[in-house]
Amino acid sequence: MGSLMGLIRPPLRKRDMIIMVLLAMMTLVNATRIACTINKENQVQAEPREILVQNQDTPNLMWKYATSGAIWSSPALGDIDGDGKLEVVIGSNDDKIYALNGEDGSLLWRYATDNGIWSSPALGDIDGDGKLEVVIGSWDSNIYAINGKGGVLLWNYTTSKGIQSSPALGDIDGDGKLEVVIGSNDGKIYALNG
Ligand SMILES: [Ca+2]
Ligand SMILES: [Ca+2]
Ligand SMILES: [Ca+2]
Ligand SMILES: [Ca+2]
Repeated sequence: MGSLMGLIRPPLRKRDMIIMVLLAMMTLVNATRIACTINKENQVQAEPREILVQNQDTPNLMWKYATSGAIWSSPALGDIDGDGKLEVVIGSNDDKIYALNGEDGSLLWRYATDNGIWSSPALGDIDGDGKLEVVIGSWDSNIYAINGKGGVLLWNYTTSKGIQSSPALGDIDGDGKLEVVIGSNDGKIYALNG
């Protein structure tokens, strides 16, 4: 039996090997196809440079605004200029933060940092004057707090590396004022007085 099995085994092994090679080739081909698709999708996701605003009741595009870089940041909505209407605030990889009037997408202000922005803005009255500020991180290592109405810098704080994280605002020490909490690529989490 053993010798017979021995005689049968070689052709089986050869067939198995052929099947294995075929399976491996198919897997490679599939893997290549999948990788290409993922890459393509990632590029498609990375490429858009426009902020699109759509009416929720109709499929119509209300307005769009093009920036010069890819947009990874998510928009924050708030009445940052006190005119009773919402503004749209977002960062772009063209290094800038954009504040757009919600009703028509016209530019309220833009603020230039020294590197790309992956971070999403947080809006809050961090200095307690009753008006909203815009807080956001930049790959230039800074956390920026910007006056919502005029787009003027309130303060910035420099960490040791770029920032991809998005800030959270909250009164974490119970003094009635908001703090800014954000992570940096230097491995540290920062809690800053607003
Ligand atoms: Ca407004
Ligand atoms: Ca406005
Ligand atoms: Ca304020
Ligand atoms: Ca506080």
